[in-house]
Amino acid sequence: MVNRAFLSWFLYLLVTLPGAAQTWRELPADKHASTRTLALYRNLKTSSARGILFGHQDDLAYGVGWKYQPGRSDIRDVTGDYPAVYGWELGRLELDHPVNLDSVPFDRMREFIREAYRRGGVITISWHLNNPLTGKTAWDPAPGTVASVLPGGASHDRYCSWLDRVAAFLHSLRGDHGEPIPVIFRPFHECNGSWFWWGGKNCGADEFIRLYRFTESYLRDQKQVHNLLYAYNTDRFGSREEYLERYPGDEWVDVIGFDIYQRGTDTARFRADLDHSLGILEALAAEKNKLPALTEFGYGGVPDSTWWTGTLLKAIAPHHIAYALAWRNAGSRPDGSSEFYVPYKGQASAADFVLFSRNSRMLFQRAATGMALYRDP
Ligand code: BMA
Repeated sequence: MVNRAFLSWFLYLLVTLPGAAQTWRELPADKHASTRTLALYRNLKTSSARGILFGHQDDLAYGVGWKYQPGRSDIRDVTGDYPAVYGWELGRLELDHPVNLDSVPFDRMREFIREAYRRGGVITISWHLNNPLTGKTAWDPAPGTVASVLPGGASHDRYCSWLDRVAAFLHSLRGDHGEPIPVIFRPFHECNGSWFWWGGKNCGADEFIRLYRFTESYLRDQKQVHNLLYAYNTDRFGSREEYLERYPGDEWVDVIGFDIYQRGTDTARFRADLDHSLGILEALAAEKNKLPALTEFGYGGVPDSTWWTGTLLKAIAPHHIAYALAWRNAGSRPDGSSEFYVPYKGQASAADFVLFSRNSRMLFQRAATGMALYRDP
């Protein structure tokens, strides 16, 4: 009897231990990631079974018709809850400017990040850095820029000094006990498009990969920044091969994602494209053991009053992705045009967004708080 009990216990251990050890050993690209960064990484690996964390860029800083009103958020105005993921942007930090390219002061951004982290929200950061060769914007595709940034290139030292500033900001993100706040860092986004100096036909795939790897090892190994999960992300793409063309490698990446916007009224086409790309992304994530995410999306001005439940939800809900981040509600511009991607109170798609937010697959702040994403699983 004893022997049989022992045998079945032994067999049980044999079957379950490798799996448990696997989960325990699983580390992100930064093998020295801080405790909470590691916890976030591991929790996001399983959270997609429950649902998709909904995110919004610059959510706490401004919305349509308002700026810097403490506690305010267009998403909260409409649904009663904050998003679960908060996107922020570092462009111009490299120049030591006090405000980013969208006029958000970095001091305020740090406080917004602390506020969201305190309630269990997830932080992701993008970086529309200027062109280090010409000093113009991220959208200046001067030939040879990436080569000039790599070690030995004419802009290399300048680029390193920019990374020093980014590292200092990332180091300054601290919780109430001085612990580093985990961040999903998403540099060189939309890298298969040719609108940024680091993308598409403006550099070779090998150069791009060297740029990504150099940046990551500089921040991590040189500057000892250990609160980052690294995201690789393209713009919309058609095939697995296209997606992977500039992929820096499994050991360099934690989150894989892509950006996609609906332009024009062909909703069926958008939904089909999104569904198709998500299918490829999901398969890659399973194969490579990465976190899949819709790193940016939107339908500018959301003119379709049922877009959230009629189009977006139908495309994303069947997929297992960690999060989906809507782009910023910039509001009106001096020229009379406006830019926003989530509804504000009274906007045409607001009622539908409420329905969308109540779908059991969609997770907002209250759900994220309950999931304790920074606690060791
Ligand atoms: C773009 C637009 C711009 C903005 C930039 C960086 O997609 O929203 O207005 O400056 O992102 O955030």
